[in-house]
Amino acid sequence: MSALLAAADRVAGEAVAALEQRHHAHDHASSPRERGRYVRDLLELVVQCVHDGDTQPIIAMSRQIATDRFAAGCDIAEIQETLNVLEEVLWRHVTRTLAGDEQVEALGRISLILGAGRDALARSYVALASRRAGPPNDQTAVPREGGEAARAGSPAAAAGPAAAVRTEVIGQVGVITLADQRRRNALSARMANAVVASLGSLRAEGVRAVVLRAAAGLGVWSAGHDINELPSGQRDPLSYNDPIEQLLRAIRTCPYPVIAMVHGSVWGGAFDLVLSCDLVVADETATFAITAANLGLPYHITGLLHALGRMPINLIKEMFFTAAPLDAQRAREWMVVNHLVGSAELEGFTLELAATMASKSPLAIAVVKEQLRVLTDYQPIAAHVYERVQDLRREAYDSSDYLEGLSAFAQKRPPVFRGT
Ligand code: KGA
Repeated sequence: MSALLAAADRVAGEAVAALEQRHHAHDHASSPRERGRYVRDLLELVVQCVHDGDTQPIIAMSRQIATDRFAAGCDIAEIQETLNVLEEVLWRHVTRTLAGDEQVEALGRISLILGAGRDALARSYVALASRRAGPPNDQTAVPREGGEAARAGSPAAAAGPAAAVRTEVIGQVGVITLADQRRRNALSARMANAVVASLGSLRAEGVRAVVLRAAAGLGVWSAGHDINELPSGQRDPLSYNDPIEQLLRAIRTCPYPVIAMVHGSVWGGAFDLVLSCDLVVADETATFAITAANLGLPYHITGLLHALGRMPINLIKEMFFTAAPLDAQRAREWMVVNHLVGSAELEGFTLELAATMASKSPLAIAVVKEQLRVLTDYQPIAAHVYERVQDLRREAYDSSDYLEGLSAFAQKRPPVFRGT
């Protein structure tokens, strides 16, 4: 991360050049020199936020920019694009200079910071615009992509890169939509960080319940952990700070209810994500699989505890040992799913359930959610027992079988496990 700080100046040069190529003339700075200074200042702030892991300065700066540009009667598309260009050059720089965990962490932080910046920019701009247009209609959905405002066809939508996570607010309910059809909503660090950022911004906006869903029309709700981002041996594949683990904790500790709305198949870590939501509404297309045994991946105590909090042990064993999908009907019978409804009703039913929760006392709900979390999360375990389990897991992720599981997935063939 300090390497990033040190190289900020060179990266700024790249960003300025990239923006000049796109012939940008910012209102704040009309000469090329002033434009350069403006981009450098902005980049310096972004890099500092990435280094400190602190979104507040970028949020404050973005709000200010939105206010200035709104007052000047300008569109925000240009400044949105400046943030996009900064993200692109930072990504390029990080992928060139950092490797392994450091790279993943830096990329995650860059997405988080720039996502928060775009989000704050768009929200402030939309709020100012709707104030001018008259009192905001509470029930109107305000969609955003990747944390940014993106009404269909708006310049903001056109300027941004294809975003994998969209958020919208309907009344007091926030909706987070996973929309990475190409990668089947695999939970990459970028995707997980974007969902965490969305939870944070929805919370700041005062929503009282959240629905987590996949984009309409996708047959895969989520393919689980991004297998390409799993470490290839010699390192715990499910470490405490893995972005998915951070996402699960964000959902478990956020004070409002989070409902998983499931249409389509749910795989591996995505099943843990669904179980980490407070309740599940699904339609008949929903299936749930735990595929760690297809990858030779040793699941961890935290994940097993999540499963134990929701399912009987014989079902957990069946799912882990066969890696076979549990269909919607059986999921309902085993109470993995609270409500099984027809596909046509899924969205309306889930939003209504969320709206009911949102109309109740948020403090009473938050305190019950937190009590249930602490009551189910903490299981005493002797130090030597924990260490023995970690040794067993280490044997599994250091094995050739784990490497075989990863190679088989990459080569799109069935794995051949030897137990070594
Ligand atoms: N990670 C990374 N890339 C993935 C992915 C994943 N989990 N799932 C799919 N992809 C990629 C896939 O490699 C392909 O890339 C593209 O998404 C479309 O997938 O186009 P490319 O570059 O070849 P595919 O397989 O062509 O789509 P499909 O035929 O519609 O099949 C969808 C499913 C979901 C059935 C299939 O992609 C699949 O089986 N994916 C893996 C599901 C899985 O086992 N996930 C568990 C991951 O492990 C995990 O979460 C943990 C931590 N665990 O189990 O312990």
